[in-house]
Amino acid sequence: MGLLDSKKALIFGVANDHSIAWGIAQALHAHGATVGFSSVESLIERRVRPLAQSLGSTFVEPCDVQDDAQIERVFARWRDAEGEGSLDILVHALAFAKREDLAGAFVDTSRDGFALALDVSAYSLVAVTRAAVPVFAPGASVLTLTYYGAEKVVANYNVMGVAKAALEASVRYLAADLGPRGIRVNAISSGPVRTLAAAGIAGFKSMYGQFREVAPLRSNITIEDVGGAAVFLSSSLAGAISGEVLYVDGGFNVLGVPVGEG
Ligand code: 0WE
Repeated sequence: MGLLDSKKALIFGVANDHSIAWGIAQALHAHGATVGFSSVESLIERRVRPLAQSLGSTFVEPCDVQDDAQIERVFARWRDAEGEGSLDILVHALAFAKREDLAGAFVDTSRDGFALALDVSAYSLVAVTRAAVPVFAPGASVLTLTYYGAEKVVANYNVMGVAKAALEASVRYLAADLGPRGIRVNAISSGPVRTLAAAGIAGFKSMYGQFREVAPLRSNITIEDVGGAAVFLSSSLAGAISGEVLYVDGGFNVLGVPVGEG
């Protein structure tokens, strides 16, 4: 008797078992949903397929979100496998910027680095949501992941902050577009999590440690924390919530002057 019994989800962005997308997949599955996966081709067989199998999932498709034809292909495959009007939950949990653009000064961001980060990290939400429209079930939910660097300057986050700002604005415009069809669109703004996307980022380790010291709940964020919020937003409990950014950050974002001790 789960909150998401008989719901079908498609999740973009699992890289490995540390991924926030994987925390969301496990949580949706634990509450009764069937889960399908899409990720970059290079990760599919070695990383994503075994995780999918552990949840009894058979829908596993590669997708380069910079390629409209590949996005179309994923949803054509979904329609073949599950039928029209079958997708209840779409999760977008992917981003990319060049490593050189996640260090140093934002003012040095190149035109192509800016375009790449916004294409992969923000436009892809618009593209996958549009492609999903023909297969959405009544009352479907779209969920993406964002970060505080969209609204305040976080050292080194740079062009990703601009991309997340565009992503959050896209959530609001998509919510307005699709609301009349009963489709909700929301974002979760997670505190920092040690995923592949955080590996090797200049200063991540110290910001992760400081987060724990200053966030009101004095704890780092887990992929289970994000999974729980994703279950809520995907369920009928959140049936009147759309265009929203929900913080899963231990209260960090409410602080005016984030200093520790106490
Ligand atoms: O959104 C993110 C990370 C997104 C990301 C990570 C990478 C690393 C490897 C996008 N593109 C790439 N490209 C790569 O080549 N986060 C919220 C995690 C994150 O990333 C940071 C952070 C935090 C937090 C980068 C700088 C400063 C803080």
